[in-house]
Amino acid sequence: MTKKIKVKNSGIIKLQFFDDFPDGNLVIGEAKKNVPFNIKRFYYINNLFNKKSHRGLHAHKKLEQIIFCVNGHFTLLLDDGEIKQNILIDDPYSGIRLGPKLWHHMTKFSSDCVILVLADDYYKESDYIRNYNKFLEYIKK
Ligand code: T46
Repeated sequence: MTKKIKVKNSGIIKLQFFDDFPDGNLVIGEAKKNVPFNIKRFYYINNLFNKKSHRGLHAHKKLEQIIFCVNGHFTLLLDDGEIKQNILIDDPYSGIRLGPKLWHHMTKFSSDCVILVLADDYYKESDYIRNYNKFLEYIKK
């Protein structure tokens, strides 16, 4: 995991965890505390056994999300229209803010990768920008 996020509308969210060795770790996120919004929806992505899998390739107009990799690792490309940053997501105790107007692309998943996303709103296809040129036009507005 990188220590510095260079793109706009992002950041690193650190979770509190208890190392209960040899009985595992307990990891905690709390809305409006370390998670900076009220969580209306969560989803997770697993079964990423295909080495060529890729996901994302869109931006959101208003949605706020935090993406975690609770197991394994993957690469997240973030692009705010000016700066692009590739981040190896491999720390289950830190998430990345996926704020609005941030193009994202997820690749290079380990086969044991499990991704958890927290979102501040329900699913709305109208909030997605799935075309890169339209994304560039949208952020200029
Ligand atoms: C995001 C990245 C990180 C729903 O019906 N409800 C939902 O809550 C979600 C998240 C998706 N869907 C439907 C929409 C598509 O027909 O599930 C299908 C797969 O979604 P999508 O192709 O958008 O999946 P990803 O992995 O490319 O993107 C997802 C989120 O959709 C997106 O908001 O930021 O993860």
